[in-house]
Amino acid sequence: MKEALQQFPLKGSVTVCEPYGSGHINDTYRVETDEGVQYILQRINRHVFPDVKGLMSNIAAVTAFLGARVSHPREAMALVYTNAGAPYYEDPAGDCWRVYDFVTDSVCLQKIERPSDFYECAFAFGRFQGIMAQFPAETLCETIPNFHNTPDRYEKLRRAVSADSMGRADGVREEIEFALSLEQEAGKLQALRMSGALPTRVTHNDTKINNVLMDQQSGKALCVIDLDTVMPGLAAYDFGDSIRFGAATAAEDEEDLSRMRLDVDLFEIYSRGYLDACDNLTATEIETLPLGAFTMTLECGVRFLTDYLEGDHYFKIKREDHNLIRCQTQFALAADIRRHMPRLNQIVLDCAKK
Ligand code: ADP
Ligand code: GN1
Ligand code: MG
Repeated sequence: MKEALQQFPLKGSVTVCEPYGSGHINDTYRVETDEGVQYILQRINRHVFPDVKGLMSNIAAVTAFLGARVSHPREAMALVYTNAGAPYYEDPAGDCWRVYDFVTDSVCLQKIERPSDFYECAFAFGRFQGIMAQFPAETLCETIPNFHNTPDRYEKLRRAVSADSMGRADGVREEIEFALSLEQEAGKLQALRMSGALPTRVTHNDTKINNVLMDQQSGKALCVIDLDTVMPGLAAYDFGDSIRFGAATAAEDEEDLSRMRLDVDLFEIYSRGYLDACDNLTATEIETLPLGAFTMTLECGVRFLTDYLEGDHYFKIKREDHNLIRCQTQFALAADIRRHMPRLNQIVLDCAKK
């Protein structure tokens, strides 16, 4: 780590380098120098992201683009290039390291504490989408190919059911039937993308509240972080995944399924924050935001079910049926989102008009 730090032109000599934050993917450290300057140092997770070069070229392009357009430097992450002028350093052991300026006096919430937090989270992702609308999305590499290609996720589910490598398929017939019964609706978004009815945008793909930094004093959104999954996609993916995670009444692994519903008030707050910050979406994009919430939730359930059938290789589990329970909560939430669809469609239209 010391050797990695030496590759970057930091202001002063390093006095502190300690583990920081509670991210699940990368190893993150807070670095401080004798001149009182702070940085974030990260070892990139190569198992999740084998194409570090592609990933870092995405991040370099996106941070430069955002940095040139935000109204305050704290509203965009700034990458520190190595002494050799590269966006990351690969050490002799093959570990890859990157450094960002530390966003000072910021907080990273693990969950929504007040409704205004969700508004701020929406505002941050809406602003990200709005600014990145001018960026040529097709020049970004797909760090995880077919990430939100829902028909492809269904194909993978079918393969897992036929292979039934763990002998678990018989125990989850009801869940498989549920997923298959909604397959056509689940494929709508991808069909609209393929037909060109929805524009390809720069999407973040991990739009959770803990990937937004807020100002410690005012609680206002500062910037979006964790840009590893930035890829070409649809605005509805990011909107939908935020709703899936943030506007649910229960945790992703709640066992009492009757507790899992959509909080329509939180849906409305998110819609308002997102559309207040982003005014460049097409009419079709706005109309399909609620479909995004339904699709991302169902798709996530399909991914959990597939992983359960395949023996839990992808999502970390704490007990044997963890992925099955996660699948069930997502299916319950998707069904509830579907029940509310007329109301949700009205909400996004009203928020877009204001
Ligand atoms: P992971 O992919 O592992 O979730 P993140 O990139 O989200 O990693 O970073 C992990 C944590 O580090 C964040 O939750 C946040 O608390 C902190 N963090 C990341 N970047 C910065 C930054 N530029 N300034 C201040 N804190 C940061
Ligand atoms: C994963 O790593 P984490 O928890 O931020 C997954 C998301 C899922 C989420 C479900 C790269 O996100 O797509 O929605 O789990 N990220 C990746 O909890 O697969
Ligand atoms: Mg993160």
